[in-house]
Amino acid sequence: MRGLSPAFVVAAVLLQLASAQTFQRLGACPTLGCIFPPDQADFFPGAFFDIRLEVHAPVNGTEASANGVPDQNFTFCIQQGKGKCQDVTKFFSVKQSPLETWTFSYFEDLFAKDAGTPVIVNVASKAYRALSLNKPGEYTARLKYNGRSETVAHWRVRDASKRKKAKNAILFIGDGMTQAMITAARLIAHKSINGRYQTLMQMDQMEVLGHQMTHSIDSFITDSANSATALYTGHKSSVSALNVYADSSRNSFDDPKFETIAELFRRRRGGALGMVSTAYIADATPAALCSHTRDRGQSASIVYEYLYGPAKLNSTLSWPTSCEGPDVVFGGGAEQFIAGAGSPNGTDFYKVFQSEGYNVVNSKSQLDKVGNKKKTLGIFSKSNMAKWLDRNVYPENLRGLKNSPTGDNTDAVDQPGLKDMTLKAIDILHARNNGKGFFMMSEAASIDKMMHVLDYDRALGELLELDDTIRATIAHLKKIGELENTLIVVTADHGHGFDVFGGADTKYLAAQTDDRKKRNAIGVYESSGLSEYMVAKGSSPANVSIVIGAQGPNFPVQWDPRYTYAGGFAANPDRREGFTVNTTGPRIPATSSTDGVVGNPLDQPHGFHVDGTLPLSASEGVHSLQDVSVFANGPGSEAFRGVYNSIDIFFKLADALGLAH
Ligand SMILES: *[C@@H]1O[C@H](CO)[C@@H](O)[C@H](O)[C@H]1NC(C)=O
Ligand SMILES: *[C@@H]1O[C@H](CO)[C@@H](O)[C@H](O)[C@H]1NC(C)=O
Ligand SMILES: *[C@@H]1O[C@H](CO)[C@@H](O)[C@H](O)[C@H]1NC(C)=O
Ligand SMILES: *[C@@H]1O[C@H](CO)[C@@H](O)[C@H](O)[C@H]1NC(C)=O
Ligand SMILES: *[C@@H]1O[C@H](CO)[C@@H](O)[C@H](O)[C@H]1NC(C)=O
Ligand SMILES: CC(=O)N[C@H]1CO[C@H](CO)[C@@H](O)[C@@H]1O
Repeated sequence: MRGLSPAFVVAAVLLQLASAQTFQRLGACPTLGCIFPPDQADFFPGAFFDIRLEVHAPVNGTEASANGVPDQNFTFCIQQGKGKCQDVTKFFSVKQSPLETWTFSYFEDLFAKDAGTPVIVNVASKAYRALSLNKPGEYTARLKYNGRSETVAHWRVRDASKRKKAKNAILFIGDGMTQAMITAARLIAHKSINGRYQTLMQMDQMEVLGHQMTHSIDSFITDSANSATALYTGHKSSVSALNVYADSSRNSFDDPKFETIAELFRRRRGGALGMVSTAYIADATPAALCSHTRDRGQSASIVYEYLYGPAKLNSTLSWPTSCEGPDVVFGGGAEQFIAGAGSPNGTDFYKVFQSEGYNVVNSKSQLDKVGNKKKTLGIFSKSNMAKWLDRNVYPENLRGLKNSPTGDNTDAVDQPGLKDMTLKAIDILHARNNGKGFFMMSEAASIDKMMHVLDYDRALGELLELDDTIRATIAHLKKIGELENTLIVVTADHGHGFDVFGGADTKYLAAQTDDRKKRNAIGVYESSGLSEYMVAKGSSPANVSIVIGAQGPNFPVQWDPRYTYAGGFAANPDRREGFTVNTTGPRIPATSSTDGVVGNPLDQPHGFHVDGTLPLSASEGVHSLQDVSVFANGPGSEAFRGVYNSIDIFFKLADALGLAH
């Protein structure tokens, strides 16, 4: 007889992990002693971060311990390499921090949630603010609590080049953009003859291609807040968190912070800083450049932090660095600027920006006219900005929204696009950087927003606008003599499960009265045909609207051809889905019947019925498009080759910009 079989050991381990998967007590803290930054954290030399320690004593539930009284006498030490573990106060030469205590609750699983029985947890905690590690190498942090319990965090300070490779860097983010969407956008916007594209996307023509992984610290699906956090700081965090590790305290501004590339760039290089987005400007992707909070929904405070940093929000939480008011802030989101419920302390925040030396513009005409010498705030609508398709092809859709950024209840009909904003931002950053370079983030936010509402056409319009913006940026940098000095990186923060799986004959589809027959209008494989979006139709005056819609190179010539692409968030026949492994062999999701393919009632019998998106001849999902990419050009771009983690984007950018000292 042998001992425990390996299979049994694996099963036991998985069982433990599984119970910790959902409704975790606290992300990145599987034990009752929590260290933030947690195990596996990487650091950029000299970048600021806070430490938060928590000792948990659950009052009840499966982890109940110490009669619900957390150990207040925990100790915390740090060692460099194989050196001695020194108390945190000695290691960083800081004062002992006061003890904090609080109570929180959570549900252990869905049964507990249904039953309304939360676990109550008492916490003892300390925080040490604004520390930094300068010397590259391995560090070990040890939290000792409850007598013999210990939580160990392995930290690494990465090596960073002393040499500055790039004077400027521009980071383009296609929010939610996947390779499948880029491929679909190319399909509708670039003409192909006998299998050869006559023109390409600008992204297709970048010098370097890489892939990055977007998962967050405690969940494999990320949101835009913690994915942007990873891209800008090198630290993974939790959903909704901006540049902090999520602790268990109620205050969403006291969580342990870490420095962003924008703050680091300001502090170490003193260069010019730009923030451009087609979203409301307090939205997660722009917010993550300059703001620190566990709750991305704190829009007023987020905008306040753009000017003043987190230290002025709460002086007890010392934080020595900030964006110092970016030189350029362009986007939507007038709700945070018009005096009222959404603005910081109800003030007219346009005026506050003006008092800090900003030009303020509220339309494309004003943007075109404003000078380049001063810092500039451009807010062009309430909420998110208009979509490319509506601005350019269906402009009547901009009417009736009463979303003027001035708050006068007129319509914001004179909005710039991402390209207008980005090129103007470059001019201002170029004029203002005093030879110290600039860093800009420019976000095509509504690729994501339109994918969320399954409006694929608008999403692809946004993606094509991003591509057009990158193309124009390269040309513009060349014109002003900065192309050779500028690292350009294009990536996404996460994907959406969108793909194209065929073509659709919309005329045939509309002519069918039966839902099942309608699906036969979808053509797969050899029946998918070719893209009709680049074929101009109707040149008579009667069809002038179609001609107006023509956007020439790099955009579709028409958006409503008879033969459209068939896309969706999944491609499947009618079937059942119960999300469990089929233990008896490969699944057979659908079978043929006299009425065409139907879902197989024997497959996943406990699951629910899913309506298919494929023609009635297809009994399985079909091949499709999909990927997640990083494109780069210019000095330092070689580092972006290969497959890596989202946090590596920060380290590669900071390295290229020479921010290590
Ligand atoms: C914590 O330490 C203090 C002072 O050393 C001591 O008085 C107290 O009893 C300790 N508490 C626990 C729970 O060990
Ligand atoms: C834990 O105690 C609280 C307070 O008494 C109670 O409401 C809750 O249902 C308890 N939870 C469990 C899992 O027993
Ligand atoms: C409101 O104003 C106070 C100072 O008067 C400031 O400390 C605080 O951060 C402000 N809050 C916001 C959200 O602007
Ligand atoms: C500032 O932070 C401290 C420490 O976390 C907290 O006790 C206090 O309530 C905060 N103040 C405000 C106004 O949020
Ligand atoms: C104009 O386009 C519409 C829609 O495609 C079509 O039905 C109509 O026949 C066209 N008219 C002319 C005069 O070409
Ligand atoms: C055909 C269709 O789906 N039309 C919708 C377009 O979007 C508007 C605004 O959301 C809806 O009201 C329409 O029903």
